[in-house]
Amino acid sequence: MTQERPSSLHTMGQQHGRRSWAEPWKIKMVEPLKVTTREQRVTALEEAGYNTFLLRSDDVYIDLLTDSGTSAMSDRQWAGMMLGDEAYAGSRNFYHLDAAIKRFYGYAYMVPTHQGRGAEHLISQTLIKAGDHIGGNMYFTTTRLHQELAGATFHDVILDVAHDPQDLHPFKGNVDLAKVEALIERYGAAQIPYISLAATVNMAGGQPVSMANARELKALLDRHGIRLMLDATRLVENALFIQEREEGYADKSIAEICLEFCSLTDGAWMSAKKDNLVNIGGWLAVNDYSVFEELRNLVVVYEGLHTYGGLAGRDMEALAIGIEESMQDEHIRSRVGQVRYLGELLTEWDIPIVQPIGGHAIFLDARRFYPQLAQDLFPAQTLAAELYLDSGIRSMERGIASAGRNAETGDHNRPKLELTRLTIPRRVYTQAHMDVVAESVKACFDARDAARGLDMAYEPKYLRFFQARFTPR
Ligand code: P61
Repeated sequence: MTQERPSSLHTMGQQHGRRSWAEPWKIKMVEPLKVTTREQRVTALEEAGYNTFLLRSDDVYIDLLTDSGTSAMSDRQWAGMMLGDEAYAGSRNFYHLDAAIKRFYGYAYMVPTHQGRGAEHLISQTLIKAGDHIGGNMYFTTTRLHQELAGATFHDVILDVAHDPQDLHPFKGNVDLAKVEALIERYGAAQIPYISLAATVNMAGGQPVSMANARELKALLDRHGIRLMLDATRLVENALFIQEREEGYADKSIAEICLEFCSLTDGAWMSAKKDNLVNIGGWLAVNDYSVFEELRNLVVVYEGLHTYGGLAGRDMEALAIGIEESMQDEHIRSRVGQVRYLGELLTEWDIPIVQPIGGHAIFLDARRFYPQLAQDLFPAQTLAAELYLDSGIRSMERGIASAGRNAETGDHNRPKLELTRLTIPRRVYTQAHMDVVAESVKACFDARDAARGLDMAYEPKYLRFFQARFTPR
């Protein structure tokens, strides 16, 4: 009689009672990773002023600082790089890019920019006048800064639940329409050039906006003659959440959902370094010709001629191909699936993270990680430092350091969310890397009582988190 050997090892699929999935790509070229000793990391972190932005990438093992410009391009994109038409004017790659944006995002007119903030600068300077007010579903650092530099005051109009890391609302990125109505009532439509809608919402934890919310918002703004402008940086990820969670979208493709979403807006700016799978690039697209004319005037001042906007022809070719690849359902399922895999492990181990798990990153809730640390001791920055010391993993502070200071009072802005972001680059790391990350987070969690916090020793004027330096308590 044969006896079946009980197996205690289970694949990830088996653990979830389903068949396993694997990344829908294989690896053609590898980039070796450098493993450092704890001693080396202590020195590197001290030299970097306890700021992960100031580490040398050579001292980092798994780099989860950002998903911005860190994607692996496909063989088709690399082949496209060889087709770069580097003409100063009228590059054929520009026309390819223009066609890809029309096809997948649906906007009539486009200008390329060197990256997202280049586009934010142009749209802010074009639409905003001094004394204006902008509502947005939570601030993003560069977006808000460009709106402020153009003379506007930013107002957060996201649902209150977005500031609660434990609330399970399926569309935590949604705009609270009552807040928009109150804004219009208070300042008048003439002082609100547009509402700024990000999909997904980075600072809230990669949380999506529902199609229904975008549609209602558009209807409300139309009644007042106010534009709706989209930050499309991670719209493809947003589309996956709509497909999974919103009634009526299960059978629609990601491309169809993106196109429908964009049709509810008057234009979009884009950091193509995220969804669009390139290492550099951005664009700005609108439907209104008169706005486009002004953008085209400005782009030549700040970025480059309107047919390259600060990009090489080869960059535009890789971008045009990246747009098409980013819209494939199996790509985005795998991309968000990998983020979810990491998040589910941490959830299983009772490690406090922002829920529901978002599209591009796991956000560790540093307040609950280190309840002993006051916010002025930079808990999220502390956690980023501890993670690096433990394993060489690089993460990013998204809390009080990122939020900057109040322009009037000079005091720190103190956001409710005090988060450390583990951002997953697209098509770069494997499930085994995610396991290593999860175990390192667990090691820091187990040692959480020892954390003492940081003081800020050097503070730059703009976007201080990039170059600030800290000293340990
Ligand atoms: C990131 F620490 N994001 O998430 P650019 N909109 C949105 C973004 O996420 C975004 C931009 C516009 C980055 C890079 C970064 O405080 C920081 O191409 C939703 O980076 O200019 C960028 O696009 C701007 C990291 C930006 C930061 C600002 O990692």
